[in-house]
Amino acid sequence: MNIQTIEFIRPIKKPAEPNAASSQRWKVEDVEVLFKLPFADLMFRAQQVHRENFDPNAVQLSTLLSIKTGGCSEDCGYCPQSAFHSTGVENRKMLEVGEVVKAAKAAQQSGAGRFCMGAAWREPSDADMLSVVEMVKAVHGLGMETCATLGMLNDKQTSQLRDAGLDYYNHNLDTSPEFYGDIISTRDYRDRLDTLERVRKAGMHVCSGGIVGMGENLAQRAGLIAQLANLDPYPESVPINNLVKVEGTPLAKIEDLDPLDFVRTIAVARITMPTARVRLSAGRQQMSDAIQALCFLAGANSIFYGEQLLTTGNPEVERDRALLDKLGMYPFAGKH
Ligand code: SAM
Ligand code: DTB
Ligand code: SF4
Repeated sequence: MNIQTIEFIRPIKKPAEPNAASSQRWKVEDVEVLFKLPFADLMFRAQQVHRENFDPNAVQLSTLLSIKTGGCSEDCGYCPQSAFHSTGVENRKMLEVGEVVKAAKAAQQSGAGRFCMGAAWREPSDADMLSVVEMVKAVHGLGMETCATLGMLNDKQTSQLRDAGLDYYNHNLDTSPEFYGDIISTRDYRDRLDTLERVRKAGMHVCSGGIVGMGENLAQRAGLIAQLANLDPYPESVPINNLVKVEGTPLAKIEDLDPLDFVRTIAVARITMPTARVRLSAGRQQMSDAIQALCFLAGANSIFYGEQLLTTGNPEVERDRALLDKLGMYPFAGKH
């Protein structure tokens, strides 16, 4: 397939409604063709799709809080919180509801619209769920959008979270099915897809994306995007993380991804999932303003906002405000 055939792969048109069930299935090789476009052509296509679906200068701001840090029983090769790796991240007990509410209020004060609670669990226990439900209710009560990422969920748990007022559930596919076994051995790809299906069935919005820069090849990177885009419907929110290399994890010494390949990943996500919020997620602290600006141009329209991700750093609020100002961008004020 050559570049000229690209218009036939995805004609540029407005979708009937946001996140209508996608009739199109993406072949991995068609996604690869997008990745291989000349940079300017790719960016132009992504910007066209972006403008058809969003205010191109509005960026959604989410603040993350780790409600349960460290000591995780999974062996995810990228993760500083896995008990399999010696990274110096301590195994702490779950935060109290009051501490979470305090952090959510502070995030709201500094301009975040969504508050995302993350836990280093394979899956939550019944006792964990009692506390999480209280946290979600309280944050929802502040008028913020709520998001949680707690690992695998069963049907009872998705109903509990929905009833508590959870708007989004984050559960990443992380990489392509072919590369997955090189990164994680303690649960499989099907487990992740099952959790996403349960979240969808319960009526919550799906937030699912992955990590690039873990040593995957281009076909595998395209494979991740095809998997996400072929979910029916595709996720409302798609975090694209650039691997944060943490000493003590198996991926600590992996070669850096070319930043322009990260920008390409954002652009391909935008083109294949036109109405999704594409989230420029982990790895921003290591990125120049220029690369972040290119990510926004490629269609990213959501960031993590606040000095901390889960255990690693994120740009300071002042730096982000200055960057958005410099680019003439502003926080998205509405819901979703
Ligand atoms: N334990 C739950 C799970 O794995 O679903 C929720 C928390 S987990 C830390 C959430 C996501 O953070 C992972 O799926 C992964 O995509 C991302 N993540 C973790 N460590 C990362 C790293 N070093 N660099 C980039 N992203 C990372
Ligand atoms: C996502 O895709 N990225 C965020 C959020 N979802 C939970 C997490 C990034 C974690 C980066 C490593 C850390 O801070 O521990
Ligand atoms: Fe545990 Fe989630 Fe980290 Fe995997 S990514 S080790 S499941 S906290």
